[in-house]
Order: sequence, then C-alpha cells, then structure tokens
Amino acid sequence: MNQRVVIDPITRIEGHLRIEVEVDEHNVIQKAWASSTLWRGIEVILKGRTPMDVGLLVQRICGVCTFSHYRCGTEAVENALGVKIPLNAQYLRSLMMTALHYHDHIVHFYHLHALDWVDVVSALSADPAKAAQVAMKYSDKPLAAGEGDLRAVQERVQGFVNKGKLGPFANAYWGNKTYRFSPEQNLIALSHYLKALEVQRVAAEMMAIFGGKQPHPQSVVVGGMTAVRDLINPARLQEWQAKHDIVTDFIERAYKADIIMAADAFGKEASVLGGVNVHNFVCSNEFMGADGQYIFKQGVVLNGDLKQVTDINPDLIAEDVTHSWYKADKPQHPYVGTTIPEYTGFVERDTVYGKLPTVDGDKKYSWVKSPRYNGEPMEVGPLACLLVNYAKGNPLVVTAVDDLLKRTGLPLEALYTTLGRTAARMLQTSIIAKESNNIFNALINNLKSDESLYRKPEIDPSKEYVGHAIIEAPRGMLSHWVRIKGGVVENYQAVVPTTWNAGPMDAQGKIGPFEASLVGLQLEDPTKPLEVLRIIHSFDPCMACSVH
Ligand code: NFC
Repeated sequence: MNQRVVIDPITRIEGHLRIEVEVDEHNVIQKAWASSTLWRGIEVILKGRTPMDVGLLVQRICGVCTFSHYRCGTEAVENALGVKIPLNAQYLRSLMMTALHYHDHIVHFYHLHALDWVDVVSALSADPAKAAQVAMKYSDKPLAAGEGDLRAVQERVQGFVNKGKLGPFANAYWGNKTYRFSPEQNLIALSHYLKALEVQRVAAEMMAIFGGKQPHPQSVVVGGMTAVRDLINPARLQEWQAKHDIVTDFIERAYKADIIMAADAFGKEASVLGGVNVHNFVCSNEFMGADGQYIFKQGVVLNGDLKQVTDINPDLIAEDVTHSWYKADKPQHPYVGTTIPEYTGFVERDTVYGKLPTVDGDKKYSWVKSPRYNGEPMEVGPLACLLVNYAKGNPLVVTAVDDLLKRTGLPLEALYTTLGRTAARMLQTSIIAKESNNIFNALINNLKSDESLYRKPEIDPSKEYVGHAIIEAPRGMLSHWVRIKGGVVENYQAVVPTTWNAGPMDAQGKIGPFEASLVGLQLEDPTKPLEVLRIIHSFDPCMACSVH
C-alpha cells in the first residue's frame, strides 16, 4: 500500500518548506508535493510607494540574497525611468554580486548541504595521518594538509560528543547507507566545514566594503551608487583584494577538492545519480566586466538539447497559481500579475509518522507561484547557468566543465544529476573567482578618467512607466517587474529563482523541478529520508525569496 511521508520543516535552508511524498510498497516515490507555508505580501506592500524606495523595501524579501533583490528592484525602476547608470556603478554592482555568490555558495555547500554527504560520526573514527594522505589525492595543495590540524578537528568534534552537545551536528541520519565517504574523507570535509565558517564571514565583509553593511547593504540607489568617495578609496579597494584572495584560495583548495572527492566516492550512489527531471534551463547575463562583456551569458535550453540555445524572450514568462494559495483564473505575465491570497489549508490523513496535515493534490497546496517560460517549467540556478553557457560555447565554462569531467572521469551526462547540480555551483563559484579580477581591474582603470557613480533620475508624475530587470542571483534567474503611475508604484511582481524551482503543479498538470526531482527515487528508509534532503538541498532552496 502506498504511504505518505511528510518532512516539515525541511531544515538547513532559508525559509519555510515542507516536502510531502507518496511511496509505493518498494519505497519508490510516486508523487511529490513541495509546499511553502509562509507568505508576507511584499509585492502588495509596494503598491503606492515611491519608486526610489523600491530597492530598500524589496531587499527585505530575503535575509540571504538581500543584495539580489535590492539591485534587481532598483534596476527595474531604472529601466522604467530610462536611467543609464555610470560605468563605475555597474562595475561596483557586479563586484558586490561576486561577493554574494562567494558567500552564498560557500555557506550552502558547507553549512546547508554538506551533512547530506558527510557523516560526522564516521569522521571521529578516521586516522588523521591517513586522511592527510587522502587529501593529496584531490588537490595539489590541499587545505586539510596536516595530520596535526586534522587531529585537532577530530578532537574538537569529539569534545562536543563527550559533553553530549552535538550542536549543529545533532539530529541527523548518521550511519545511513547512502553516505559514501570513508572516515578519512569525512574528516577532510568536516575540517573544511569548520574553516568555511570563517571564510563566509570574509565574503560577507567583502559585500560590506561596497555596500556599507551586510546583510541588507545600503549603497545602491536609483541612478547609481552613494558614498562616492568612500567606495573608491584606495585603502578600501586594497582591502577588497586581500579578502578576495582569502576566499578564492579556499574555493580552489577546499571547495573544488571536496567536489572532486564527492564525485570519487558517490559516483556510483544511485540516489545522487538522478534528481534532474525537468530538462529545461534558463539563466540571465551576469557579472559585467570591461567592454560590457559578461562572465555568464543569458539563454534558454529546452529538453536538455545543448545543440539549441535561444535568447530569453521576457514576454514568454508567466506565473500560474492553479495550485498556489492565490486567486487568478489564468497564468499572468508579471507586468499584469496579481497577488491575491486565497488560503485553503491541508487535510489530515495517516502518514508514516501517524496522523498529520497532508496535501490534497487536486487542490491548492503552496504559497509559491509556478513560473513558466512559454508554458514550460524551467530549472534555474548554477546548473542552468553552466548548461546554457556550455551550450553557447562560452570558453570559460567549457574549459571549467571539461576539466572537471576529465579530473573525475565522469561523462557530460553526469551534470544532469544531484551530484552535477552540486558540482555546477562549485564550478560557477570557481569561474567567478578566476574572472572577477577583470571586473575589479576595469573599475580601477575607469576611475583614472571618470569618478562618476550617480546620475540623478527624473520622474514625471503625469507619465506612466513600465520596466523590468533580469539578473542572475546565487540561486538562479531573478526578475523584477514594475509599473509606475502618478509618481508611485502601481503594480509590482518579483519572479524569483526558488519560485521557478519550487512551484507546485500548473493547470496543465506539469510539475516543477523540486517535485520532478523526487519522482522515481527509492528511499532506503522512509522514516529517515536522507535522500530527499540531499536532492532538495542540492537546489539551495530559499523559501523566503520564493514566496515573498
Ligand atoms: Ni533568498 Fe534568492 C533571490 C532565491 O533572488 N531564490 O539567490 C537568491 O535567496 O537566497
């Protein structure tokens, strides 16, 4: 008999996500429902506000990728008003975006996702001398190089265990058979987990250098950037460079090495070799450097066909709310999108954990809307960015992907897996780390002849304006859409990365990437669904963003 498994809340993410699945008698998932349970109505709050405040208000959508919304909202207003910001401001915004990607991707892999791969308890039985040798296999200059350092990590964690205080390592599925690292590999990754706590702070400080503070930076305004003198102060620029070096060193010597190690150990683990079942991908241009060139370029790939990549057509984006707790009788383009709540709740039934509120799949079951591109569900995020850019022959991406495949011995198809999604995020971070110096140098060069950072925008209350911005946030393509009338915001919609990935079934019965990724997965033990966590975490869900 089929049984329901409810995981609510999913932890080690931002925001409120519940995943419910139905498994058959072999514990194979037949149906999956992704649901988010908190709505705040920020699009509604924006109505009637001055467009100059949009950036500051929309960045409260999230506590993680605050800068993404801040910048995207500000740029939607700039697009509506026809404001062209100075080049220095564009470079600075690109650099701030690099800091955000470093921060979010490092925190995601180590602090949100790693424990789906790393068995901390097993690390306690590792031989630190052997672990130091093993580390040499995955990097020419491993960060976890010394036996002494590895022993110290082991003793530190053993100390928590002895006191019965596992802290962040409590309540996991330690010992699950789908963990594949040896004790030594677990110890190496664990040492990086602890180091990453320091490195993510450095990445956050990078954002604060140009943003004034982090989270919720304050330096972006409609028309450019504020705090002109401070932003281009040579001491500040040097500080940026020094922190950049610390972060990129970690990316190359720990993050990349750990992904190669995961490919080695998990290369045959069935539960990570699926997990990409929507084969449509879309991403935006991001990280503008000299001559208006982007590190990553926009595009759309459908049905996994890397031979055909098309440009994004913004007219083809719409949001469906058939199974979302909102009213609307058909999919809406974001310029005319509405956000009218209509909550209908859950139904109680038996699950593997006893009676619980559960989804009625015929009804509404999530606060997340379902974005569609020309009627199709799309995966967004680093995997989409890499696949689109690989299809476009972007040399930075082709080289990075081919190098990793060669190094791990995996075929290109391995990208279409949970392991591939997690590896893509590391590759994206590593490419940014190598290329963003060009953006920094372009800024320094331009400052020699031009110190402008701001152009005052004009707004005529007797006119109506319409504008949007599409950017690549850490979790994927983000777009904001604004209509301005009488000098204030008339309508506002944000179509957010995790909304694309986590949205429920649409009117045509098509399911989105989260739900599709789980169908067909066999669970080792439905009461301890580690495999579900591993797949869902590989998207790096941010439900605060997705619902807003
Ligand atoms: Ni929150 Fe996001 C917004 C999302 O664009 N999803 O990456 C960005 O949050 O982390």
